[in-house]
Amino acid sequence: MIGITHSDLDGLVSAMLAGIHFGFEPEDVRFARPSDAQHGIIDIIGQEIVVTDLPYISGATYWFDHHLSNFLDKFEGILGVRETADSCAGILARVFEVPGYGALVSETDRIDSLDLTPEEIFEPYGYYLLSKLINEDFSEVNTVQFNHYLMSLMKDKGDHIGEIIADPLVEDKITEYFRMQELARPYLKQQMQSSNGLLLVDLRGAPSKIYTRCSFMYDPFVFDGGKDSGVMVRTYHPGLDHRETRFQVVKNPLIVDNSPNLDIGAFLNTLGGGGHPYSGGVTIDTGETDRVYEAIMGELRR
Ligand SMILES: [Mn+2]
Repeated sequence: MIGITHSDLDGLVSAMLAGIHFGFEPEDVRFARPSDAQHGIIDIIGQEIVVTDLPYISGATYWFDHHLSNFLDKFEGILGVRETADSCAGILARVFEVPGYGALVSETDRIDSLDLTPEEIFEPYGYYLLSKLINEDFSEVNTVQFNHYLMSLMKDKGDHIGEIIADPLVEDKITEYFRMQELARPYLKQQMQSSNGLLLVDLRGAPSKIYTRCSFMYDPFVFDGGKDSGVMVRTYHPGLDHRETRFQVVKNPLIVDNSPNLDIGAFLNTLGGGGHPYSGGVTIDTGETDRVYEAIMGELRR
């Protein structure tokens, strides 16, 4: 049996918990972007598969997810659990009654549902900092290696964040994170534009792939000019070849009562993407950029 999961903190914790229950190791886990799962471009041969924190991947035996926009009637008979929850890890911890990961799971709940403070966005620490070390840049060789390493570490020391953070490999990644953040901030500031409560961040011409990682996703909300914006639309090329363009739409987690009427994931689902009520994304062929951009802006300006 193998796992396929999302390359973020919730994805890693979910696959780790599924592995404890079903009996597979962190090294038996593969990673996919939600759009890869959605567009069916994952090939799996002759293995029993557990999918966590992603859209359903055809052929999988078990599927656990909490992204409401992914729940389609045609998948109703698939084994596993799909329900609205703060995190997928929270569902697995409860259903499988895996003991010993209370803090890890409750922090994953909080981070995946963007229950964040300005202080931690500006200067990440603890489990939130850990979440920043995980990315979807699969063109980099050690992305998968590091994910496996971190999963093993969390499996051993789950609730002892101090010990996880003090691990030498994790420490190296943290140093790199803060170095990248210093480089990314001036660029993010330069590429953001706000008007009428909308914050637009265009990273399509980013000089380095570091800027296209999710790590600095929320930074514009703590910059002057971004603080009062209700929603951010971030545009970037997820691959180095620019064939695809991704829009991420996210409500400002720092504004408590933030326009609850638009379900972002459900709306983006109509454009071929998905996500949560408060955040989501859609990946398209770059040739479709103008059409999809207009559709997004039309909905957000309503
Ligand atoms: Mn999740």
